[in-house]
Amino acid sequence: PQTIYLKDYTPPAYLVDTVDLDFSIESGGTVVTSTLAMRRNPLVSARPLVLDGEELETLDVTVDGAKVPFLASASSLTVDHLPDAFTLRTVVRIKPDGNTRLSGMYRSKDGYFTQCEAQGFRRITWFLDRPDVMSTYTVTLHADKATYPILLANGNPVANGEEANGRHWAKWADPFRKPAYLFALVAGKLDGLFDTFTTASGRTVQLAIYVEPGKLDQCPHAMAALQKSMLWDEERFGLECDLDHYMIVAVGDFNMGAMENKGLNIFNTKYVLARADVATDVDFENIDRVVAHEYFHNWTGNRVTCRDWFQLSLKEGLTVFRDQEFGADLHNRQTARIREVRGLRAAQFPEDAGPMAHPIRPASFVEINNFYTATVYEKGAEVIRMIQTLIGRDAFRAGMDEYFRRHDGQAVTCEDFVAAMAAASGFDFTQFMRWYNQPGTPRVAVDGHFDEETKTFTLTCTQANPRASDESPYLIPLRVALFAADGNLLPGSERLLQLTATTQSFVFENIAVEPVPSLLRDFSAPVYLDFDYTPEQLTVLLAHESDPFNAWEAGQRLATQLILDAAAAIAAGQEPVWPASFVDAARKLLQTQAGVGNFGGAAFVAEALTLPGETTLAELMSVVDPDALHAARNGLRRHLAEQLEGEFSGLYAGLTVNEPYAPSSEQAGRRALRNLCLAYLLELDTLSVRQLALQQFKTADNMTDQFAALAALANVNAADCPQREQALADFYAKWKNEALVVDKWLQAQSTSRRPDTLATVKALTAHPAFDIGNPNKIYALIRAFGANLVRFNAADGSGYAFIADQIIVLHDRNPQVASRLARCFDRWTKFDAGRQAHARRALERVRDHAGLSRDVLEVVTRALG
Ligand code: HT7
Ligand code: ZN
Repeated sequence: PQTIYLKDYTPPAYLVDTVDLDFSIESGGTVVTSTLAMRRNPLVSARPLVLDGEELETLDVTVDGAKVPFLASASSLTVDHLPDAFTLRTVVRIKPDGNTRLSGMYRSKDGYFTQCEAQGFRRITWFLDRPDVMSTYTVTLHADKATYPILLANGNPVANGEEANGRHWAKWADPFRKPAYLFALVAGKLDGLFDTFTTASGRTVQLAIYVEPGKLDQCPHAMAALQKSMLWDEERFGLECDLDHYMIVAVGDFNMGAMENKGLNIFNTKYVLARADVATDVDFENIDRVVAHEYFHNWTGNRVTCRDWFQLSLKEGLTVFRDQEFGADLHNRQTARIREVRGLRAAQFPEDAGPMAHPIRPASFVEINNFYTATVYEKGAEVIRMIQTLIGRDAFRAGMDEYFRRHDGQAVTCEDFVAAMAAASGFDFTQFMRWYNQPGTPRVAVDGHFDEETKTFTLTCTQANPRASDESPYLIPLRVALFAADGNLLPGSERLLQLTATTQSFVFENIAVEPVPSLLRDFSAPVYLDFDYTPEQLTVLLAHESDPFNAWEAGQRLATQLILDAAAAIAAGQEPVWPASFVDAARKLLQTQAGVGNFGGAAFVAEALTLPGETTLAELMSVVDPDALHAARNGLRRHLAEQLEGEFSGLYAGLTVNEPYAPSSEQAGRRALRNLCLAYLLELDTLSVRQLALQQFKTADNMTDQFAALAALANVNAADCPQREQALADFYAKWKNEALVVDKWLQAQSTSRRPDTLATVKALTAHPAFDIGNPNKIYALIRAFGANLVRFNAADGSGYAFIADQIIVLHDRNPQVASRLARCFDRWTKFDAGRQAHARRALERVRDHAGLSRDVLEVVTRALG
């Protein structure tokens, strides 16, 4: 397949001023009549018009009302000898009912939906399907009225009426110019929840959330999230909603999370539907974040869009940063930051070290859908956060204002964004641009030297990124502070260092005794930070750091060292040793929580006592032994459970929430810590703890507690555990008609540490609960298994063979989802020779499959090197 390069970008040869689309939805297919007012781009020399298309049955093509000769291939339609301005009319038939890729127009249970980002519009009609072609759209939909009573498209409703044979029609007009990837339509039988929002300047925006009939009582949280997002964007960034109508439609079959189509967002049901008994605290928080994310795109993505798909992080990194800030303001800033970094280390750091590593602005791709990644999104957000850290919040806000002043209504590049920030702040970002152009996670090695005579403390920082194309240094903002051994913050020691050279020293004056440096506070840059801490120093930081992120980080560093040492011991046939100091530190945390709140109180303690995940730890091993790592991490969990049984039991009893359920951060923090206590206690696997878990499972009045008990029981290793069987059976019986809850049931089993997990997962692929056509089910059962480090990487290669089989089943049916499954193999070269041989065979089997989709081929070829 063809590789596309950023360096080859050329502007479009033609522009489309207006688009008029007519959709006639019929049982044999949908007929799409497109009327485009086009003109030659005056900046480009004359060329034939080449339109994009995919799986279109072309019925008619005319220019200014006359039939013209054209050349149509499977993916392009070429017309030559065109006047400077003309009207192009095409008529095509598409088959949404057979569209299993969920890209373009497709059928889901309750009607028809579209997904056009990145290149789905070409599956609807012939078009210049690229983000720098922006047009105003009018859309008319015709369909059977009884089956599809709701007909929606972007913009404002302008007219509707009845037709013969029980059909009806509706016409929508979107006054804003937009690229084709923001087009959307919906035709279906849906219930609607309606409300309004009054903007700062007093305009009323009509809000609507459409969902499958019967689910209206699961919509109020998303509606409230939308209203909160609208207010927040006015207050933080001065950005008002420009629309008269803002609609969200939830659909059960969707490849990703949600889509920011102008005025007509289409969402995975997972990010809309919530009620205390079916959604967890994490679900509620994710809904807040995703609703906000899509709403924020209206400015960062829609009003100002991307010139080309290489600039994807321009909108995604910035919008993730904005939704992170919203989430932090709405919930708990301290634990929000901790979770962001936990997620980055679990997904983005491995990606940046693996075969799919790419800069936040890639230089090339085969399939753009493969680049909706943790790097473009989450590392992209870190890069935006670094800009704010370097210039300060006020200058960042001024930079945003300048960005919109310069580029509203345009399709632009990452340089344009950074130039606006530079203009507003006077900061020189030349060196900083390396963050946009290089793959890989930089490592910063720090050495501390205390000079008793001069009373100085010198930090020497050396940076390196072996994955980068050359050795020039990054500009790295490094937030630091110094602490005395008794835990007091040294006055005046809080500094933001700017690393600009490969090796650089920073001197702190008037330091009386050797301090404990706290480095990379608030995770001020997405790097690995190496410093040779003693356990005593880390214990000081864990107990006294006033920056919650680095307090948490100190605990993670302590645990990481213990687990990695234990894994090495286990691999060498020895017993791991667990120092009493770690248990003491954990005990103190639990006691602190019981007394005064430390940072986020219970929520913080729950984060601090959650050990680093196996995937994150595996990145720190040169050759991963998944069995030893798994045994080591669980060994430490069991040791903590044994030593702190009294504390865990006491807190479990004391942390009950005695008020009606609310997804507030206060309540959520208590539940998180209480459920963490339960999971630790279950490491002891006594009958009484099993019964306690089953009791919680049966009596919980909310999904957070019920699911926590289920997941903990599903993890019990013992072959004979009737409580586990009962909980799994009861849960399915109770929730089998709630699709999103069934996903949780599948995931509790696919992520289980139990040795028979693969057999269970295989059996579940034949269970009525599973559906190969539904991405949520595939993610919950199959991809989640692929992320189960110890079971996916089984020494006999059975996990690899299973995922390879699933990729082959899916690659043609849904290439985007299949390609995401293929990413489970990203880190195969980090394992021993035996596992590598199995993984290679599995990957080659996929690669050699006839007619493999471009999406999967790109991932698999890169994995095989
Ligand atoms: N901008 C949206 C991306 C998206 C997407 C991309 C490819 C295939 C399907 C998709 N669904 C949504 C989501 C977002 O970042 O807001
Ligand atoms: Zn986005």
